[in-house]
Amino acid sequence: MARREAKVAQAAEINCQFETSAARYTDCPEPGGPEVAFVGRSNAGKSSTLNRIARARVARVSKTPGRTQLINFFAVPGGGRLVDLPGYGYARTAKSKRASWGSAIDAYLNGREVLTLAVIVMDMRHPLMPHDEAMIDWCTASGTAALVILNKADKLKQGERAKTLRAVSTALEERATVLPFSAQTGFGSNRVLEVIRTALATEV
Ligand SMILES: Nc1nc2c(ncn2[C@@H]2O[C@H](COP(=O)(O)OP(=O)(O)OP(=O)(O)O)[C@@H](O)[C@H]2O)c(=O)[nH]1
Ligand SMILES: [Mg+2]
Repeated sequence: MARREAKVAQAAEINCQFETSAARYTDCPEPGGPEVAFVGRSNAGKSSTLNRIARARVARVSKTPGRTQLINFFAVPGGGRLVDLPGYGYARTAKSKRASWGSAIDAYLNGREVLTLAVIVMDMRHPLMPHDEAMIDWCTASGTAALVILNKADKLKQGERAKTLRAVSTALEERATVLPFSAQTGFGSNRVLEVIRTALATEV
């Protein structure tokens, strides 16, 4: 009985509100509490994942890759921020702009000491692409906790889902927590919320 009560105590979302956007690292707000940053290939579903977690349309979602071009900060009332970063691996943008995205992400990752968790969002149908591997290598080298979200699980059959989850978990070993998820249906939300909540409760 007591166990059941403990289980229902958590809300189904992390309440957050849009705070500000930064085109360059120098425009980022003063570091405050712990930050959880969403990274991943363009179109993998970073913004959709953030919206599912917030249970609100706080971030902009698009069918066209490259939608999120700024670093967007969402404040969590209890302290800390969720940070939606532009996607990587998308080539159809003017070179100069692409270069500045790249350096803004790079500067954010390397400069932001309050970063406590990198949420690496992947399309479950195409996991561990070269940029994703590089991001995991960066997390390992910098000692940053990594959560790999295998998003769009709704696009796979149960058997394929299990197979992909096993393959990615085996490939990464203890370098990241790996969870299947669907921003569209909410599949896997509870475990994702748990990992993010823990990161937001970290002292920085
Ligand atoms: N079927 C399905 N579609 C999804 C899911 N998550 C996101 N999408 C779709 O994938 C597309 C891209 O989603 P976004 O959330 O904008 O992706 P993003 O990673 O933020 O993209 P950029 O900002 O361009 O880097 C949209 O058409 C979403 O509706 C999911 O879990 N299932
Ligand atoms: Mg986006």
